[in-house]
Amino acid sequence: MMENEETPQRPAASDAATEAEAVRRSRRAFIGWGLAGLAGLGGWGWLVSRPQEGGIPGPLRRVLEFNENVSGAYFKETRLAPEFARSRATTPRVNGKYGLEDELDPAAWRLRVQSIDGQAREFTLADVQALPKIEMVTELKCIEGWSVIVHWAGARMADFLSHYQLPAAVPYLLLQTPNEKYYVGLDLKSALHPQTLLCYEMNGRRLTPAHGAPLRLVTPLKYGIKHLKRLGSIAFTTERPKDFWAERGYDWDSGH
Ligand SMILES: Nc1nc2c(c(=O)[nH]1)N[C@H]1C(S)=C(S)[C@@H](COP(=O)(O)O)O[C@H]1N2
Ligand SMILES: [Mo]
Repeated sequence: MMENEETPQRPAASDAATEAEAVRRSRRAFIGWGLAGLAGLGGWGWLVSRPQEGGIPGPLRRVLEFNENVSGAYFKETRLAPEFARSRATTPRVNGKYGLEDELDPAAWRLRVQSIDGQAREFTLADVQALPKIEMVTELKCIEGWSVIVHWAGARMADFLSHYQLPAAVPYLLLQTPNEKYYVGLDLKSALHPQTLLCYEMNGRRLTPAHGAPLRLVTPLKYGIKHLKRLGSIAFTTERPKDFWAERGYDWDSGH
């Protein structure tokens, strides 16, 4: 299924039946997947942004609190990677080409997101670019011992997951290139970190294929090995997923 940017519509506050339906659907959303349906009624974004409004029935209020707890727990007391002046940004060398072996057709590219029960949804680059554009100037550190300051732009993974109502109640994510030859495991806390971006620009320009076009991960509290280039799929997992460099002796978390 393809998603377009949705303008959340506020359901009529007086329409109890509509709200009851929203509650029913949002419960199901956190169990499995049926999240797209809720989007039509306002969705996760609307629910969490309007907690102050009166007249919200108890069950809906509880859903609100659950959502706030999920996101709040991950944004609180999280260390931030240092940011730098844009003038200090340079272009890193191309390092690591696993998963980039084939030519990529940008028009055919999709980001596939798979829930724990195997259902999948697909997103275009426009779907990602419809989210707030975050820019940050952070250090890309490679375990080989070099580091480069880079000006990145993209969408927060946290915004992507919440806007498109993708389940955030699962402890791990597996990210892979379209051909699945390079793969990175991330814990949910790292995925929801405010500096974890789905990046489409490097130093003010669209990513080049060698740097991961059309979309790559950037997560500056971790070494470069986790910054998967040419992201093709994200799968939610309950067990700690495989990781290309962890299988070759590096630390699975690879934080620094
Ligand atoms: N698909 C893919 N992504 C990858 C790699 C790779 O081999 N394949 N190497 C990683 C490593 S080790 C580093 S240091 C960074 C380097 O990013 P850059 O090539 O944009 O400098 O990409 C990371 N992402
Ligand atoms: Mo690296």
